[in-house]
Amino acid sequence: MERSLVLVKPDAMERGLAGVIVGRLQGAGLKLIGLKMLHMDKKLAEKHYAIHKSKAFFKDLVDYITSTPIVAAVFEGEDAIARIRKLMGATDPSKADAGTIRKDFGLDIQHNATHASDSPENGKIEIANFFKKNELYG
Ligand code: 3AN
Repeated sequence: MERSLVLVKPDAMERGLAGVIVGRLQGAGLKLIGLKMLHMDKKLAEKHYAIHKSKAFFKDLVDYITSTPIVAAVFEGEDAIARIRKLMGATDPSKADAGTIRKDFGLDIQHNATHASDSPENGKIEIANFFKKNELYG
């Protein structure tokens, strides 16, 4: 069983898409085991996106992800990481496959509606940044 952190990002929150995005993942058979709404602070944002620290878009990315409250979810399932990334589509919505969440709801490469963990190891780290053990119902 794998677990993935999923974030509904500010651009999707502003358009009222939290329920639709969580629903798509549930509808695809992934089990929702954690859910909360929070407003990420700069410290959490810099930790979550630490891998992008050296990139030119880092400051913009931190400003953006902290701009509104977001929804954080944890999904569990067999092969959950790859399945969720497939359902989300490419980072750049204009390159995402038809029927994916980012193709349907993403605006551009930064405002791309969702985040999902890219490996089981990162999933564990990211989930621990957002959820206490007793907030997960797996
Ligand atoms: P993914 O979210 O598909 O795993 P990453 O990890 O490469 O993609 O990027 C993390 C986030 O950084 C993206 N979701 C996007 O919001 C932002 N990002 C990535 N590349 C760019 C870029 N070239 N310009 C602006 N933002 C970017």
